[in-house]
Amino acid sequence: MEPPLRKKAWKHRVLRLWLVVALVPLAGAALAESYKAGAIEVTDPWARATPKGASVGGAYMTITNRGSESDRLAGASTPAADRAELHQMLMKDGVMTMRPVQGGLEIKPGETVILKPESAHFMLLGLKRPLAQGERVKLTLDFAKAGKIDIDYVIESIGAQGPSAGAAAKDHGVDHGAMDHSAMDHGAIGH
Ligand SMILES: [Cu+2]
Repeated sequence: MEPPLRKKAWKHRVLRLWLVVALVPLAGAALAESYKAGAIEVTDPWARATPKGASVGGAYMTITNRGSESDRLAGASTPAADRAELHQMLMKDGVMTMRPVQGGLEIKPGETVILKPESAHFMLLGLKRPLAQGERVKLTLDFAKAGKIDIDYVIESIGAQGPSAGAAAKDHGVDHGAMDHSAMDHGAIGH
């Protein structure tokens, strides 16, 4: 009677191992950073490390409005810089330029807005010290309806195209490596 029983127990152990393997990707997804206030959810805030002496940096994130009313991201502040300005990149006469978003960024009901390099982003102006890879820096977002949300953004490598923890890094298929955001002329737009 004993051998069949032992065989059963072994099978059980294999099944359990497979369950662990199957659950690992779920655990990874759960690690994505998420912050909520009212109907607004902010996930995977991140920024690029900045070279020594740089006075500006960019901060990025994914914002979802789960409510039934439109909200507006009015601005933000961070202890790491003098100011955080909401910018939009746009193509003008074949040249990528950026300018401050006037009146805040609207997030419609059910809409997800991704702030990312070469798109809408927070420009950190007057960095008090370089943003170092691996650090976490506080940013306080100010929404017209949801109010203030404190988030911690993760500093990724200088050339990072997305947050290492989130899925957003994977859907960014275009290589913008040749474009150096920090080298852009910020003087022209009134910084
Ligand atoms: Cu900018």
